[in-house]
Amino acid sequence: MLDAFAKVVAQADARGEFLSNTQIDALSKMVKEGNQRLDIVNKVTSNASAIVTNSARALFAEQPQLIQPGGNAYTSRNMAACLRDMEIVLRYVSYAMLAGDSSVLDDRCLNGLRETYQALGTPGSSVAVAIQKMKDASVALANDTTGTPIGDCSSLVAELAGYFDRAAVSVV
Ligand code: PEB
Repeated sequence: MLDAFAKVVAQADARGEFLSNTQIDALSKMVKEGNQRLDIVNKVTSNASAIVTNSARALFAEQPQLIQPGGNAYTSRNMAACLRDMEIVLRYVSYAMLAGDSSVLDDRCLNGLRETYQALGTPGSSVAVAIQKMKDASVALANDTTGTPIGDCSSLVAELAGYFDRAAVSVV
């Protein structure tokens, strides 16, 4: 598991070189935007349960067959597993956002997830839709600066969206 700093160190060390100016500039930008990054992580974290439940509701409204007899989210046990899975993905996305690096998400959450869903008969494309809905909700929260004007953070919001996209494509 790496963060943006450890990642750059690993890359430079693999070449036996000092950090490049490009690497230092990127880290410098990351330090400057540190508070905005933490604000975004905080918004996602403190709204996690609403993000998960609203996104799940929207998914089941669009794909009601999932919660009908024979559907993969039918029965309370499966519904609970589905909500739990969505929460796990959101949690790892929030860690990746904090770290500024996707490796924690990749290694601890997404690695092998597509195969797990295939083995369970859980439709990966539906999971991907659920993840996209969590992305939209999280991006809207990150962009909502009412009360706490945190300035332009479009590149951080794009980074956040990228972690969700990474998760969504990995399960299809
Ligand atoms: C991944 N999900 C399920 C299981 C596992 C995961 C390992 C099987 C074991 C269990 O049921 O607990 N676990 C999960 C994860 C990590 C992990 C991400 C990462 C660290 O350890 N069904 C749907 C929806 C979707 C869904 C599309 C969006 O119809 C999810 C929610 N996951 C779902 C369901 C099950 C499951 C298990 C319904 C239960 C399936 C079953 O038992 O047949």
